[in-house]
Amino acid sequence: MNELDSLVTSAQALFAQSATPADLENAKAQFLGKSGRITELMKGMAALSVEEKKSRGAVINVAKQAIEAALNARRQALADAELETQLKAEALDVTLPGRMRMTGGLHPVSLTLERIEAIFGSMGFDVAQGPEIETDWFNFTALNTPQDHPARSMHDTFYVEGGSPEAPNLLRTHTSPMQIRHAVQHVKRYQALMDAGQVMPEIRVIAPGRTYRVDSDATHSPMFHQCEGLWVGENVSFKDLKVVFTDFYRTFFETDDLVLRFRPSFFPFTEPSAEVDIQFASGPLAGRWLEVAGSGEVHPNVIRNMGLDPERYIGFAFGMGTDRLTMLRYGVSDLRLFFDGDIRFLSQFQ
Ligand code: 2NM
Repeated sequence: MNELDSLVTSAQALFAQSATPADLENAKAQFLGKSGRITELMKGMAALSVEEKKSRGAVINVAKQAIEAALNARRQALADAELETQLKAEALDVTLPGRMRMTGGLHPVSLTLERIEAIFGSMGFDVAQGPEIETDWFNFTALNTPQDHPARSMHDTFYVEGGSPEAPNLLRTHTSPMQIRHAVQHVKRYQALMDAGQVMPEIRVIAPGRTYRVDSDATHSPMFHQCEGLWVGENVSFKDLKVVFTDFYRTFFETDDLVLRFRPSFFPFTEPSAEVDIQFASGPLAGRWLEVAGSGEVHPNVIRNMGLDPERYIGFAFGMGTDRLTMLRYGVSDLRLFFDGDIRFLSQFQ
């Protein structure tokens, strides 16, 4: 192999070893740069005759062109490789599943509460909402609960620090305190009207929401939901309670094949009091009496604590557990499923 052929060969080898464009430009300088090998060979022709310059120059030029061709080929190869790497890094797999945006939905118990609000709303009931941390007065005393009543014990009620109207100290055990708050506001609003000898517009309100008791097993959760109701006026009787309840449960369960039973009972805040049972004529629960609510005529002491004269105003009140109502409506057998937060369970109600 002559000198020029081996120069071309070593250029090709050096270019092939250059892994980056910068390496390649350094390699190029060794052959084609100002003091590169080809340039040196050109300079070395100065002493030659015209004839010799012609033939020698032609041979050097062939070698130079071969080196330039190898350089350009390597430049192109490096650029192609770089583009290939970049494309790989930025590649999109258009066959991957898209990022799904899940649609949220209401919790089954919220669906029940909305349903209850709509039905009682159609009967002219307001919806009252308020604090879950309550005072002893609103949760117990105003509701005619004796000082030594077992519900007041720490075994049944969650107490927190404090204990004054400014620092409420218990988690409400029912939503009735909200009924008292609502009634007191209502009476204040119409006091001037009553002072002028007019009749107060009836109090008709439900109080849905979270409640808390020290209780936890398959059928009791320390946090549960309730809806209490109150209707007070000059002539509101147990008969009205029966009509409202019959209407409510038949609408709620979407069947007229449903009967109610009122069983005598006792609550501090009502007298007389009754437990309410319902029975379906057909379906999976047919023939069984199901306890669904407590109710009664509001106790005179409670009417008085609302700011009203019990000789003139009378009415009924009730309380229903809405988690149990949700279980009955959807056929759910374990209460805890509602509060575990498992989306596979909850998404079935959408
Ligand atoms: C029940 C049963 C009977 C009730 C009483 C009142 C209020 F505020 F008027 F005194 N609200 N709810 C009541 C009556 C609740 O739950 C089993």
